[in-house]
Amino acid sequence: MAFETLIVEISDHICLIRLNRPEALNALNTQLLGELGQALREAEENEKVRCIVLTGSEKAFAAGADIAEMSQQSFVEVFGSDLFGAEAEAILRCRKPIIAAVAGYALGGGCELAMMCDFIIAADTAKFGQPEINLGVVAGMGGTQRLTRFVGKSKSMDMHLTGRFMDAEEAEKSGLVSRVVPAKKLMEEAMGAAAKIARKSALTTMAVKEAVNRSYEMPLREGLLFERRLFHALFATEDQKEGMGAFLEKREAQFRDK
Ligand code: DAK
Repeated sequence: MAFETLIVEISDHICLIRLNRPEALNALNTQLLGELGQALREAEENEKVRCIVLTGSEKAFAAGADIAEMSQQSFVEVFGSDLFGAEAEAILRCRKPIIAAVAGYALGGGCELAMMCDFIIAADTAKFGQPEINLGVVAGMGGTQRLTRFVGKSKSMDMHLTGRFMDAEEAEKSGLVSRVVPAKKLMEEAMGAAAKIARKSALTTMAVKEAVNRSYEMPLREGLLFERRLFHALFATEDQKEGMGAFLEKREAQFRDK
């Protein structure tokens, strides 16, 4: 499908999705979030795609939900339509790994979108923030919950209550992002990580996502059992035999997702 607010390219098993509303610093409006959900569904269904990279521009990953679109909406409209509820679900439902490659602003819904991805690689120009307090609202797409789990209560409260931005160095130190690279190297680094993931067994990458995400939702004991059972279950796959066999034969594994 052709998109107006995204640029989607698929090559070498990687689906690169670029948010493309430069006039509004990639602010997330209904159209963009709808198209993003659709692009992710298509990537999920496309057997050639094994990893997804989500990025924005050099200046902004996304500067938040579109304030112009939201400003005049009533409670009845946002509650009645469950504003952005279905769109957020589409991102969370994706079983293929999604890497957020963030340069520039990732604010409000933009920061929340990055946190919904599986991990974040940041350019040294990245700035994260939950400045919704300046607009008289709180975060609405997971910011109070996810940021707190990433960086702890004190820093999360600081970010949400003051609305200040966090630079890439602080984001890495506090566990929000997995790596920081010079801005010029961002896409090379993100695509390199995606290429590495694309060579793994897709069954195993899905299992990793399920297990790590369960750590947010289950008591530790249940999470450990879930992980152990997944580990056991993967012994039913050809990819487990191939992976372990290849190690013993000192060659690179050729996974077939079976
Ligand atoms: N919405 C709409 N337009 C935006 C925008 C935004 N979030 N951010 C920037 N723009 C537009 C600006 O209006 C400007 O447009 P023109 O005036 O040129 O037409 C253009 O992008 C360039 O922005 P600036 O001129 O402001 O650029 P600067 O470099 O001076 O400043 C900035 C960059 C990122 C610091 C500044 O633009 C800024 O503070 N932007 C707003 C950041 C913000 O407050 N973000 C949080 C938005 S609230 C929910 C789910 C999610 C959410 C809510 C509910 N549910 C599931 C219920 C999320 C809420 C939010 O994200």
